[in-house]
Amino acid sequence: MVSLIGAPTDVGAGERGASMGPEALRVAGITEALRAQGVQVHDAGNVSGPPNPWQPPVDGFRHLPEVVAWNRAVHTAVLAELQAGRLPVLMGGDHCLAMGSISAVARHCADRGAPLRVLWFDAHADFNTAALTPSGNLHGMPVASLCGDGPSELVALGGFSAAHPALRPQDLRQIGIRSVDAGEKQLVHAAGIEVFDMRYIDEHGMRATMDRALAGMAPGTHLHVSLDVDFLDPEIAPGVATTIRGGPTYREAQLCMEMVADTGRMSSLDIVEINPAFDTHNRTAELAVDLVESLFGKSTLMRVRR
Ligand code: NNH
Ligand code: MN
Ligand code: MN
Ligand code: MN
Repeated sequence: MVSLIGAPTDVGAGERGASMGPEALRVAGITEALRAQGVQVHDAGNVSGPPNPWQPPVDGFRHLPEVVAWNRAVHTAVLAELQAGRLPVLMGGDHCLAMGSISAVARHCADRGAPLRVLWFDAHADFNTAALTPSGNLHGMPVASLCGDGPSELVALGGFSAAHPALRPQDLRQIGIRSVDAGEKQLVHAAGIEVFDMRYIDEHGMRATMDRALAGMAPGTHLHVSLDVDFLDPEIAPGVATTIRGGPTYREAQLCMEMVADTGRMSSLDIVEINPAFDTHNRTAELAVDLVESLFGKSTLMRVRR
């Protein structure tokens, strides 16, 4: 059973509009698409939180109290669905919400002694800190924070700490990366994150990239997918505030999702950064729904499980 959780906010972003993402996905037919794949779906509605105060950064962070409030709400909602044995689909909202979502997944895994693998599909590494960020926008910082380098209220989500963070770099794979800030580059390298950037994908192809990103999962691994739609090439996904050209094509993106589905392990999902204010005819949410169909097993022909 899949539970859809909407988090209609853009407090972590540098532009307004990602708050319309959950409704865009519903309008694009996410529930019906999942049901067509034979999946039972419960739309849990939206979590709530404070409005976007639209203020400049304070001590390197924009809207930190609001980001904390939204992430606490997301954490609680995602953890409740996991504990009820359901597969949570977090519909953002900007990518700062991955702190609430993935900390809940990590808590759930830690309590059960289950290994975790996070696939982070994004044009950006999202590994900024207050000292490094060019913008103060917290959607550029969730990975660093989940790895223990972030504001204490966010690092502490789920009872984790800097010494025992929600996410260990070795449990993370980043795919599609093509925009990393100067200082951020150093931190990503120092943390030892396995990054499959666009150059890697160009040279090895998406098939080999995904084979590597999915390799080595121990039995019982909880696979979490965090899909920032700016991962996709802006030609096919224009409804994002932070488009970066040179992203995966429609077929490359579909292959990623199909290969995730083939593992049979995906147990939670974030779909974030859809911004209808930048879109036409809800194209990006419709594309995301196509990808969700593939993530949940849609294939052209009968397939033999690997
Ligand atoms: N790296 C930039 C920043 O930290 C942009 C982050 N924007 C994103 N990340 N959309 O996925 O401000
Ligand atoms: Mn992101
Ligand atoms: Mn991004
Ligand atoms: Mn469709």
